[in-house]
Amino acid sequence: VGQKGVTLWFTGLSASGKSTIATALEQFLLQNKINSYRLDGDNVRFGLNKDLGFSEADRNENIRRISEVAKLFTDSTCVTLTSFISPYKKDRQSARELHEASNLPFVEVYVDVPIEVAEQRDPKGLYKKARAGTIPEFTGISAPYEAPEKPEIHIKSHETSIEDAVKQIYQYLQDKKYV
Ligand code: GGZ
Repeated sequence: VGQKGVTLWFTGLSASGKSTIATALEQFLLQNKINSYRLDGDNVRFGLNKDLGFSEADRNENIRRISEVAKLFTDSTCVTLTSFISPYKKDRQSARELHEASNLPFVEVYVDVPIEVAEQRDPKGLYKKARAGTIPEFTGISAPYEAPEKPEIHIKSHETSIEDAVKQIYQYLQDKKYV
């Protein structure tokens, strides 16, 4: 017996809090000697996927490649956190099936926030630019976000502290004996 791998697939709008929660969870896991690795835009979209933009086809390919990488990390017994909008149900379902075909656990974590709240936060000014039309195909404004219907974990980030979100996810991992 030892650590088993699991992929925690975060999904949610830009500025929903995905990366904030995933980063806090990663810190918590590492402090508890649980091997964890976070894939996000900063280490994937600027490297492996730097040839991809935000068209539907490019987002499909973005998520497909991330799914494959997450599967490899998880196969190596890592608690793998992916933090991407992943707006299409079909792509998230494919990521799940890819894991399940190799008997690797896949947990969908929906970081749910009303679009008004995300737009109000607008930490990078992207919603403003999207409204002005200078960023095309912006998720929630001019491109779709297909919310999960039955995520394993549902976090309403505007009503939950980061600490409580981390606790909620860690509790789930313990209940399922993934950690
Ligand atoms: C959505 C965009 C766009 C468009 C740039 N639509 O808040 P951020 O800045 O840091 O996170 C967003 C990030 C989304 O990349 P993902 O790889 O997560 O998207 S997907 O899963 O849909 O492939 C945002 C920024 O990139 N960004 N243009 N048009 N977000």
